[in-house]
Amino acid sequence: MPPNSPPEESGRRSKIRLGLFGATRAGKTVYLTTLYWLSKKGQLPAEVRGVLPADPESASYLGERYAMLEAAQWPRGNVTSHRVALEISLATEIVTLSTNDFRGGDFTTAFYSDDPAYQQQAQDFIRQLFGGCSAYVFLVDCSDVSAAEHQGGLDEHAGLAQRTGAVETALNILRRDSWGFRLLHRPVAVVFTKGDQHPECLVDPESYAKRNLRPTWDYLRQHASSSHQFFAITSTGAVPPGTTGPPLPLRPSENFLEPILWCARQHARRLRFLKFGAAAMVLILALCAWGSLYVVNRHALADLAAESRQASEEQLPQLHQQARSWQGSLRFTLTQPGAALPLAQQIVDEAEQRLQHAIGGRLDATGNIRTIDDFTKVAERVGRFAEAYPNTENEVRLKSWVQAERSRLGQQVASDLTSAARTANERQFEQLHHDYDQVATPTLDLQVADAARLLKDQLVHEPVKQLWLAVTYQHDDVDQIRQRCSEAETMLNAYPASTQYSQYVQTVRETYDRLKREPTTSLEFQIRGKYDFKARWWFEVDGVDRAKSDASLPAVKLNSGEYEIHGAKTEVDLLATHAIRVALNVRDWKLTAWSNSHLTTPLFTPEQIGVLADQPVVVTTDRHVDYRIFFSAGSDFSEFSRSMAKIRKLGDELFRAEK
Ligand SMILES: Nc1nc2c(ncn2[C@@H]2O[C@H](COP(=O)(O)OP(=O)(O)O)[C@@H](O)[C@H]2O)c(=O)[nH]1
Ligand SMILES: [Mg+2]
Repeated sequence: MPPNSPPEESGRRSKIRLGLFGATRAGKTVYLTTLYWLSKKGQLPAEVRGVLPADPESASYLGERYAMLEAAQWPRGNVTSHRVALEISLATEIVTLSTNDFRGGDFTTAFYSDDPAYQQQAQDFIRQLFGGCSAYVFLVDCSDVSAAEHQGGLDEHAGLAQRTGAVETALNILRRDSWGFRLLHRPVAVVFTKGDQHPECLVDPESYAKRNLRPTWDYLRQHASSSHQFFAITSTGAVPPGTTGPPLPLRPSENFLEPILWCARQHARRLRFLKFGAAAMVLILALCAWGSLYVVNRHALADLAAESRQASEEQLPQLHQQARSWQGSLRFTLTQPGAALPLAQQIVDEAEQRLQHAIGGRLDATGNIRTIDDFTKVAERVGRFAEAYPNTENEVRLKSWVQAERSRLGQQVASDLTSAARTANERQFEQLHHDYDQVATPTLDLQVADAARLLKDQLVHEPVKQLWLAVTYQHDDVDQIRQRCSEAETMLNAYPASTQYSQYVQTVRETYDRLKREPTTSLEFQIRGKYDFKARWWFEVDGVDRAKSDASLPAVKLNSGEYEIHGAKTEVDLLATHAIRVALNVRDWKLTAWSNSHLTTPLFTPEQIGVLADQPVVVTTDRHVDYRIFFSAGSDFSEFSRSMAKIRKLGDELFRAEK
């Protein structure tokens, strides 16, 4: 077995400090020196890897005592107090076993005196020795406490004190330091030394203690019931009678190191227990905290729910905000992770219910908003709702409903606008247009603009139509038509409508203004033929002869070789005249057979005359001889014709459907 463990190994092991306490001559020095001796001799038990003095002073102290044992001498007692410490390496920990010798006389004074000053001294000593220790080892000389050996010996006080070995006093001091808690009581090993002198003690140390160290035995049972143990050892083995030193070689009892190992095991167990206790305590505290938080939160949720039922409409958003802030907060996530969200929803639902109640009167039986005015009010309320409860399902739903209602009402108004425009109901159109502004959308704007155009057209349509009727059925009533023109022009000025209307009115205006100025124009004619002919003619306007030849007139030969008979000239009223014609009887002398043909032109209106321009009207005899009548109409006629044709064409285009 190696004398000691490698230093790097010791770094990973836990450290335990054990305090070794005993009355003067209890056998502390011999115990420590024997431990050192065992390590030097390589006779440590298997669990112990090595034993070394903890410091140079201890090393020289133990070295000296080791030499004494080797020389078969008992180690010397101390003149002054000595602190001695040994490091004992175990598999999983390093145990530092230390003691502090108390000078003989002082010990008795300190531990058994009634003087408070000495008691204080004892307390200081105990605290110094055991401070920071994980377990206590008390050495008690078994001969000291053996009742048999003290029969009629020391005085009663000293006898009792020695029997307790000051253990109780020390434990009392230590117990006060652990506030009397059993749980905190560190392991106590009471070790009877010099067991070779009392073999019965080695066999059953517990019974030996019960018999000879009853107060301590009772004390430990009461205050450290599960954390104490009695041991009995001998450091040297039997000392032959008559010898003045220890036997050589030393024969320490088999359990020599057992108190140390027991303390290490107890400490480890106690540590585990304390750790578990601490963990359990933390858990319990956490559970208690959780429970309290749960109750507090449950009350908070219930209070908020109750408050929301009572709250005014203005207060609800604030409560909703609160519920929302609870959702996802650490406080509620720990106890009621899903409770705040339904509560928030409940509050919004409550708010929506109130909203629905408030707007109910503005809806019809099917749930649609009645009028534009209702829509404005509803939209405003829903807008406020949306601001108060943003990003909620209710907000999204209500907003999209309002949007749908807006477009429905918009379409309705737009189609009403079109109807109003179609009937030229300007007043209704204006009212509807005002309504439309509340529900306008870009798409409908186009339709409404069309309706506005239609209205303008319709507004000018009527006066222009009246004009058209006059022109069509009383085209010769110049004054009436010009009056109608003025009316239409007034409307066109007020509502600049499509150009077709204005073009029509303008054409009629120009034509009839001219006719007003010059209602009549002159018309004359000539007759030409291929042969030298004689003719009688009549120039007839509306069935009345305006002029006629007196007798058969001889023709005049022209340079071209043709023959011409001069006609007549008459004034024709362009509007009032319906039928213009030239009739003639012709005798053609060149022909072999006598011919006296009765001929006539068709009946012409002044307009038709204008269309003839310079084209002659040809009339033909039975014998297929052509005569040509030339109307000298002049430009007035053709212009009149053109104007009238244009008026008719434009009128047809505008009012075709109404004919
Ligand atoms: N028979 C016997 N005597 C012992 C044993 N240990 C110590 N002694 C005796 O007790 C005396 C005092 O021991 P010591 O260790 O100096 O006591 P300390 O004052 O507690 O250090 C020694 O001088 C020995 O005579 C032992 O194991 N067996
Ligand atoms: Mg000593």
